[in-house]
Amino acid sequence: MSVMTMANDKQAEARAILAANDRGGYTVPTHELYPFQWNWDSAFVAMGFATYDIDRALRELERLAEGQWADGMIPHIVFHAPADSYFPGPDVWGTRHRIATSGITQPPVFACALKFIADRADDSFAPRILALFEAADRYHRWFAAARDPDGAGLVSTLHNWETGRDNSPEWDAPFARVPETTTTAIRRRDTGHVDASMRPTDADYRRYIHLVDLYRSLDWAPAAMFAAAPFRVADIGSNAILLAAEEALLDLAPRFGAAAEPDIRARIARLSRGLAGLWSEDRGWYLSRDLIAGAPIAVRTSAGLLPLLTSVPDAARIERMAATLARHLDDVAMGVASTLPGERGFEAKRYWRGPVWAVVNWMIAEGLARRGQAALAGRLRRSTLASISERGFGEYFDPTTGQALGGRSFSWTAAIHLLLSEA
Ligand code: 9WN
Repeated sequence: MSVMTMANDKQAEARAILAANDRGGYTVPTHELYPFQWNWDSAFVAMGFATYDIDRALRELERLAEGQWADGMIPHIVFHAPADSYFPGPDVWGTRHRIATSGITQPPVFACALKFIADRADDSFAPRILALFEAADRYHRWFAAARDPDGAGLVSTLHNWETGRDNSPEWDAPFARVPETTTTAIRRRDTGHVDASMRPTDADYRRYIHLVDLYRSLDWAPAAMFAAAPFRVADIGSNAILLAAEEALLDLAPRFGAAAEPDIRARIARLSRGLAGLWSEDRGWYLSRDLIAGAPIAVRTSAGLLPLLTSVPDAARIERMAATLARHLDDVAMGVASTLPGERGFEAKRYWRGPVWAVVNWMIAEGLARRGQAALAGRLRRSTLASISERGFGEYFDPTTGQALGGRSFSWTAAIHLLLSEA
């Protein structure tokens, strides 16, 4: 079989995964383990669809926006249809939106996906893009108002699940302040689908649910949550992605919302100052910050490279990160490890404590390409594409062996495969 035919077969397989995980205009991350619509998963899936079906790509974002709250928040899960293979379900969240949703958000890749789609869409799609532009703008205004009420330039994350990198070692110390007591019976379903040694621990789950219980008791009111949160961090991933999303929105504004431009620019200026402050000269990397302790979290993660998506890093910082990344890629079977090997808390197989995630790689490569690092971007793109092609569409990969792990036939891995095979 020729190399070309094999590549086409893999693309067909990636499309088949998206089709199989389609539940009617929205895509579940994977069958059973994650049976609902997740926020940032869907943004990547939408870009994957955009490589061959603009209508379906927009539909994915529209279905996600159905979950948008009156205050602008787009929740991390939209429970369009019942399913009992996931915990915690809608009853535990106890939110009041017209469609059941969770009560927290996730990294806002939404506007980045919208720009990606808009750049490929013809004029007939303009009214739909306009509506989604407005949803994205409301979402970003919610971030500024609810999560940076003092205008300090960094948005706060109040639950690990909001970072999308749930059990990263970055959160070990801030999360230790969260009590393990819950008023909800914990019925984990994840470990029925995936090996427990690769998932967050039971103690992690007690704390995740403690936070849900607390915020539910506050009726999910943003100001009360912000004031009461025992876990409050400036996640380097969420802040970098939000700034990249604001820059994407600004790019779309002349066509879809010129009136929003001054506000977007003001938010960009604030966030740029905040993000610049997360650089560590000592570690040569961008770091998350514990906002309760008022101190940087000295763990280098793959998310620390996401400021490359924005115009914040200067040439010297870009060079320093690129050199470290190139050495890391030399050292492992597959990079970029979610926590760099050698950092405190690294575990090769446990979820966000070491495994490689294709979506993060795609964003890093995108950032490198935007910041004059085309060769390194190309290297990362090729190695990620080759790993998925050889090892399969797993949820994530062991950096030391390259083995695909976690859920199978994973939507966002399929989407990234489609994006990378296009380049
Ligand atoms: C909680 C769906 C999601 C991803 C997250 C990933 C995982 C959920 C969980 O799965 O989180 O949101 O139950 O573990 O950490 O990034 O969006 O794929």
